[in-house]
Amino acid sequence: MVNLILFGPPGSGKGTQAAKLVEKYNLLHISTGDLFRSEIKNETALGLKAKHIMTTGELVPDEITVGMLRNKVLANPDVEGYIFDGFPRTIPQCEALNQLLSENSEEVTLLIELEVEDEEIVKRLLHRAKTSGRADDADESIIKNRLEVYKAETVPVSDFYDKLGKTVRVHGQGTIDEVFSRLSNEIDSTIVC
Ligand code: B4P
Repeated sequence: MVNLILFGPPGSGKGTQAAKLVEKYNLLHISTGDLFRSEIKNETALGLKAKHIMTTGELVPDEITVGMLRNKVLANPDVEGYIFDGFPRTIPQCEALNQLLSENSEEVTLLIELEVEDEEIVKRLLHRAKTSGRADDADESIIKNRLEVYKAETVPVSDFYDKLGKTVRVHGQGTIDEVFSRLSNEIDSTIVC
């Protein structure tokens, strides 16, 4: 199995690239952001808990996020691998993912970090807000809070896998196809090795 983590700040292109990678590598795309937005749309109890937190740009508590992710993985056992997009975002989430994969004698294959400058991120998310209807994209102060949360709580995830020799960093600016080609090169060299 191939278990990829697509990592990077909000708006770095994780969702955009994951959609292209799943087609090329036949993996299941699991985006915790998309899962939360679906729960919110369906007005579930979980969605009601997540809604306010996401609107402010903070992270949803680990126990809620991990439980939701676990259910999604366990519901899809017959796949060739996963692309985790937006998960893990904290060290406890890393530990939970390692535990979950190890239950099937699996492990994280690679974490790919998309590097994008803050200024470009603000520009992209304000632009997306025009069509996404996402409250967390529409306000520059919320975007800046998301970036602060990312630096404080999420960057250590990349270091966690770096210590295991599993992190690679890719320039996330340029056209979508250029970034996709850089990601594919990293994945191909890891899978072949
Ligand atoms: P996410 O849904 O993960 O949102 P994101 O970080 O904004 O998305 P992404 O990086 O995928 O951006 P995209 O490709 O769309 O999280 C939202 C919230 O959910 C979090 O703030 C948190 O509250 C909660 N949450 C999610 N996971 C959690 C977890 N594990 N634990 C706790 N809480 C969690 O790209 C953005 C824009 O850029 C798009 O408009 C796209 O068209 C554009 N773009 C992409 N690539 C481009 C390129 N190369 N050039 C120009 N534009 C580009």
